[in-house]
Amino acid sequence: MLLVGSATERMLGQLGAVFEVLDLPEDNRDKFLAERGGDIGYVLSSGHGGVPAEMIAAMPSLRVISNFGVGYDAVDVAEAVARGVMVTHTPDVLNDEVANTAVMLLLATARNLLADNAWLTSGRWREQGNAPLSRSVRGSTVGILGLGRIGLATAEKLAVFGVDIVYHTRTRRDEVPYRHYDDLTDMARGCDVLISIVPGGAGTEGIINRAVIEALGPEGILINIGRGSAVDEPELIAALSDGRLGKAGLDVFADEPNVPAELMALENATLLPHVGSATVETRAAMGDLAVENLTRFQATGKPVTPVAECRGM
Ligand code: NAP
Ligand code: 8YV
Repeated sequence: MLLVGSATERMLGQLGAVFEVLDLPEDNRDKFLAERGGDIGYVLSSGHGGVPAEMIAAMPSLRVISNFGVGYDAVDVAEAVARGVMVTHTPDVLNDEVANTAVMLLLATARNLLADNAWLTSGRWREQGNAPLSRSVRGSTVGILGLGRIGLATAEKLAVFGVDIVYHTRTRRDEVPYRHYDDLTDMARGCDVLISIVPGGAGTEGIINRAVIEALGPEGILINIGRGSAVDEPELIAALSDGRLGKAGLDVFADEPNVPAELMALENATLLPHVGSATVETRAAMGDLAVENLTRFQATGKPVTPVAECRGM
């Protein structure tokens, strides 16, 4: 089994009981794969490292790629499917935590949590008096881009804050009590807040573009908890800088962990280092599922949670 990226001690203990675990050397990938690629039947990817097409091609005996995380845009699934390689991920076990992060990031952004903390710690409260007022989320319309497992959990948690929920997906969900918009820009025009929780990849690349950002407007708030690639980041930075967009709360970025200095300098941007699921409890649940996908497949030929593209395999 090849480990791409890192794993917790708990995961390594579980994996070591079943597999010979090899680490992919970051600085010598190609040489390592040329020498050992043929021996590898199983891959565990920590999510960010990713498994591109050329890596899959270098492992002719590969049977399963287990992705630690629900989003698997860093794995070339088309290449895996074409070669009969199963891809798995970790849905549902993180819904509650990531939805909590979305709500936390929205409240922190709307209520100036970090700016107010800085107001106190820099001495301005004592020297200049009270911090500027922030905006309440009560009474606002929140548009959710991507009403899947995490989007729905987020919508349900937001109910207690007195907001009106609407959503945009490609397919309307008739069973939910929220208004569906066919068009993202139309939804942004009708919203005070836009929360993005869509997967990465070609289908969502840059869909939060200039038109969507300007439709959200100078009082609008963008929260991105899905993938950085869904936002046109240069357009976002420009709009936050010149006041065409009010504020942003971001957990994900286009080129992690590299965050543009212009974004970090903005007072109207609240930034987190991709910590949506990052608690001890949730990461343990994700790790257990990522390991079980490998061990169950090895024992029975079927994983627990294949990605949608592999469900028929
Ligand atoms: P999911 O259940 O598959 O939901 C995805 C939603 O996005 C669906 O409602 C889908 O609806 C919608 N969608 C997909 N492509 C779209 C498009 N082009 N336009 C509009 N809507 C689109 O996935 P999930 O479990 O909720 O996870 C969502 C994503 O969150 C993951 O893929 C991952 O990238 C991200 N995530 C981030 C963190 C973090 O730490 N920040 C943690 C976990 C997950 P339609 O198919 O009907 O369009
Ligand atoms: C993780 C995530 O941070 O599940 C996802 O899609 O983005 C996060 O939960 C990541 O996958 C771990 O590397």
